[in-house]
Amino acid sequence: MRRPVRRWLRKPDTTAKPSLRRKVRSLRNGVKLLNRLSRRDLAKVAGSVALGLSAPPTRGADATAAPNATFPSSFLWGVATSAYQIEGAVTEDGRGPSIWDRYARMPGTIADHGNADVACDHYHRYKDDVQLMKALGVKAYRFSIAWPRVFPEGSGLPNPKGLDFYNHLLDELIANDIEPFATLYHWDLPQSLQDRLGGWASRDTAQAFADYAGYVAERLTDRVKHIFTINECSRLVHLGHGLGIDAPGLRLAPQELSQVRHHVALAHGLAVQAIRANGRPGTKLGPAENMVTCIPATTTPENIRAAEIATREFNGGYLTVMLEGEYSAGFLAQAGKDAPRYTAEDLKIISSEIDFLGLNVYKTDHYIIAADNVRGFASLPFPPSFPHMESSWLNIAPEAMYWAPRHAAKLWSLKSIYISENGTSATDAPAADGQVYDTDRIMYLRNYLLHLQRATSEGVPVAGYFLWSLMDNFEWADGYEKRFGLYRVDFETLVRRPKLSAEFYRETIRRNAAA
Ligand code: PNW
Repeated sequence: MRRPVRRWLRKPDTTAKPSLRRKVRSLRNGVKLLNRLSRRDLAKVAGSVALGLSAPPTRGADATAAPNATFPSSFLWGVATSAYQIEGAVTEDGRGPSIWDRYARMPGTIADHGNADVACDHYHRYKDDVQLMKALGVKAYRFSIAWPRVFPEGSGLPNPKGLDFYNHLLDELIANDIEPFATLYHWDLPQSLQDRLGGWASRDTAQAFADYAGYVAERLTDRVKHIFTINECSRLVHLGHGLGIDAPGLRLAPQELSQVRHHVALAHGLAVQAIRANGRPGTKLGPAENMVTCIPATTTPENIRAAEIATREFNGGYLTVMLEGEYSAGFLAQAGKDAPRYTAEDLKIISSEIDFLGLNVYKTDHYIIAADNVRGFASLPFPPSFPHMESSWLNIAPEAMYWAPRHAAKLWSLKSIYISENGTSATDAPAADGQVYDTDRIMYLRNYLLHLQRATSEGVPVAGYFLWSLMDNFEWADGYEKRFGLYRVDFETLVRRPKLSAEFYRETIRRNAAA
């Protein structure tokens, strides 16, 4: 049986003004038409509207975007990728091998036994990929520079052909009005530094990174105005050198791991100084960190304060030392005899002044309550029913997008924050018509963005947002099994196709509001 769509429209409202009556009549006619349509027809209409195929052009104000729910007018919408995950062409134009090339070839490391020899073949298709960005309407693109393209051995002789790729990419972006944000290190350490120096276990690797940073800054800051130093120090340290499930696949003893952590933080600080010394004045820089995110379980003033204290403590090895110039007492007590060895000068370098903080926000790490203990807080266990997306680690906590920048801005008096990554994997099975209707990704993004808008409306200084990722790519140890893109990549043909979420993001950017 077909039910009338809106019963309340059936009764004529005799008290209404003539113009209103006319509107009600025409609405009623519309409803009659809808009632005559079969379910199948309705599904078709809904589908085509969703894809924007036959939707009538919207005129005037958008009914769904309340006037006060927009982002600041200068808000920078972007997408993000990283070199190793998309470029391919790993032996072309003099690129040296990286620790990920080596690691991906070790048996049992990558879920689908894949590697990034070809990945998305972005190295050859970058011009088309810039057009994909343009179709979304993004104003900024965060990409990473492959250190082993620029210095195939990590240090010593540079390879100008390697840098040329980025010169061409920058020109293409700028010609298309897309602002480049470059990351200097997204985990692709030149293998030679691992072999010759022991990689991040050596202080010399931190110095080599600074030399590379200075070299790049000198040559690219005529066009790149924003540089991220290192992507997610904490992940490369813990997963790469503690758990051994990222390159270089090491499981170091706790003190050695502490030292690796210290060298990575030091590399960030040395790079900040090298960029300032060699780049154009006015170049803005900062790290891109996956800050340990602490959400107050309920928003009592005590729990909010406890979540701030927890944020400072849990980020003791990275953000706290970078922004305060000291390892916190809690961090050192926790590390005990395994604390890193360092000098006062090291701490000064690590805390060299930055211009912005990049935050990669995907999930939450802790729900925090105030507690009567030495630390002043407790972390609640996650109930087994806590929801997650396609990747099991990716729990769904939209409010992380509010609390992460709010805590950071408050704790460290920050003036500028970028959400350097946010996005999700989803099953993304193409429908019979070949399209990917990734309504789960849209649900995830919409809710995170609503919380980001909540933050900006309260004055949290978030200047922009980079969605991870432009297209499906090599998802590290998950190989090609987990897809994070707005564009689906067929890894046989390398053809890119927009998912429904691409339309969602384009509309979000157009409205400057979580659409
Ligand atoms: C980030 N977590 O990794 C990386 O920067 C990207 O290269 C990666 O493709 C993307 O997020 C998706 O995984 C993360 O457990 C991996 O919180 C794990 C976590 C965070 C970030």
